[in-house]
Amino acid sequence: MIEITPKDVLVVVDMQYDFLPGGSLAVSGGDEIVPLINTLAKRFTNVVFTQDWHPADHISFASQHPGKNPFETVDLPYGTQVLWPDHCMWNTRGAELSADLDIPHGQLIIRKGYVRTIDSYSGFQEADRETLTGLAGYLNERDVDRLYVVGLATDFCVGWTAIDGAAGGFDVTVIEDATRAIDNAGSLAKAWADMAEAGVERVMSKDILG
Ligand code: VGL
Ligand code: ZN
Repeated sequence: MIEITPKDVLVVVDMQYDFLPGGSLAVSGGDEIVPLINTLAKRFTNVVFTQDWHPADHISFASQHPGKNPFETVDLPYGTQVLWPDHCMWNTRGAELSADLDIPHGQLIIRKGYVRTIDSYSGFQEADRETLTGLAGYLNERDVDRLYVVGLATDFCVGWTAIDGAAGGFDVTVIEDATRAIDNAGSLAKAWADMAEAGVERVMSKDILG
């Protein structure tokens, strides 16, 4: 059994309506993990959230690239970008965190992807691999050294947040059954391989809850 301490943080990634069933970029089964995340959160003193937060003309939207469809790619200055349906736009319901989350002691919501020209899957840094969100500074000031990552989607925002957390010197564990994936074109298998290579650990919720 894993013991959770005040040096640990639960990072709840992108539990927003657009990623839940009925949303514009719905992740299959995304709603199923809400009760489990609520149960896990009760074990943690420290909980933070990430929130995908895009302007309506964000560069990651297929709608901004004439002739392109969602899930196709374009080459941008920082690399290859997957194009998405419009999602998580400022001040829309789709961008709101699910009201079914019951985590009143959650401490911080870190928004990402708000620069029009840069996407950000990671809660730590944007896709240009330069622009930092401030999350590492926050966690270091709070004397946190281990991250447990849950939420949506395993193969994008969860995976990138985990990998960047490990690169930033944190011990990082993903709680697999408290995530769900998009799994487009092999992205889930690739994400698990990339996480393993980065030293990210992979556990199930029973390892924490018993
Ligand atoms: C995400 C695609 C685009 C995610 C965010 O939360 O995994 N995926 N924006
Ligand atoms: Zn996004």
